[in-house]
Formats: sequence, C-alpha cells, structure tokens
Amino acid sequence: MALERTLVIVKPDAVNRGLIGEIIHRFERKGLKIIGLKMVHLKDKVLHEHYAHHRGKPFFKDLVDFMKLSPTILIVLEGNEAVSVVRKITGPTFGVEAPPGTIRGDFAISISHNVVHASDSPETAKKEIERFFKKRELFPYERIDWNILYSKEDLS
Ligand code: 3AN
Repeated sequence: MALERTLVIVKPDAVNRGLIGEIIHRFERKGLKIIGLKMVHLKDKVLHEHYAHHRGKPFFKDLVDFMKLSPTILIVLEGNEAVSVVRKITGPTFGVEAPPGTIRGDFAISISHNVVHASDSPETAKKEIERFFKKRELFPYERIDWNILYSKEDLS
C-alpha cells in the first residue's frame, strides 16, 4: 500500500455555490481519510507562492483575484495512492473538458473557475500541505472502517 497525503482546496466558486458538502462527501465516501480541514480566506503572499508556476502568464492576476473572492476550504486527505486517486475524482483542469462523474465534470463549465485544486504529485502534495497546514493542524486518527475499506493484501 502506498499511503499518501494530498491537499485539496475547495475554491471560492464552490464555496459560493454551496458545494462544500458535496465535494467533501465525494472524497469521504471513496474511503479517503480527512486528517486536516479548515476555512481560510487566502491572501496574495500564499497565492503567489502556490501559483508560482503560472507567474507571468496572462491569466495569473485573474487567477489570484478569483482565489481571493471569498474564503476557501483547505483539506488534507490520506489514503492508498491518495494523490492520483484524488486527481481522478477531481478530473482534468478545465471544466469544459472534464468528464461527467468527476467533480469538475459535474460542477464546472469554466476554464478557470474549476471548483477545486488538488496536488498533482506526492512531492507537490508534501510542499502544499506544509504551505497551508501546521503540524498540529493534522490529525492522524484511525478510521474504524479501515480494515473493511482495505483488504489484507492492501495493508501488507
Ligand atoms: P490544476 O489545478 O488542474 O492542477 P494547474 O495547476 O495547471 O491545474 O492550474 C492551476 C489553476 O490555474 C487552474 N485550476 C485554473 O484555475 C488556472 N489555469 C490554468 N491554466 C489556465 C489557462 N490556460 N487559462 C486560465 N486559467 C488557467
């Protein structure tokens, strides 16, 4: 089992559209464990760091402004191959291209207002979790359904 952690941001469009519960529900029922969860109104400094790979691109300012529209929900999820599992649940970047059944496919029709962010690799996830969460804000409890979610083979 490749136990991983990943970061999800429920973006301002989703918060304003009343989709917080719907989005968290999808991750929970997959069997991912929520080990960190908080509401934060993100500011320029952290957004410039988070989106450093897009700095200089024409959509950068709009992206940062959009992420500051309202509070966001920050979530850390843990599970077997959590990074790729969550990216699959999230769907491709652009809402217009994301297939039905994915979060973006079901709830986004825009290019940039795409409802959620999810870390794209275990290395990025580690950096992003450290960016947004202090160690004391993460709670590594045991889920009571752990041994039925996973088989002996998964857990070995
Ligand atoms: P993802 O969020 O799927 O990891 P990234 O990291 O490439 O995708 O992009 C971060 C965010 O930047 C996207 N979620 C989207 O809101 C915005 N974005 C990326 N590419 C574009 C683009 N070509 N035009 C407008 N917004 C974009």
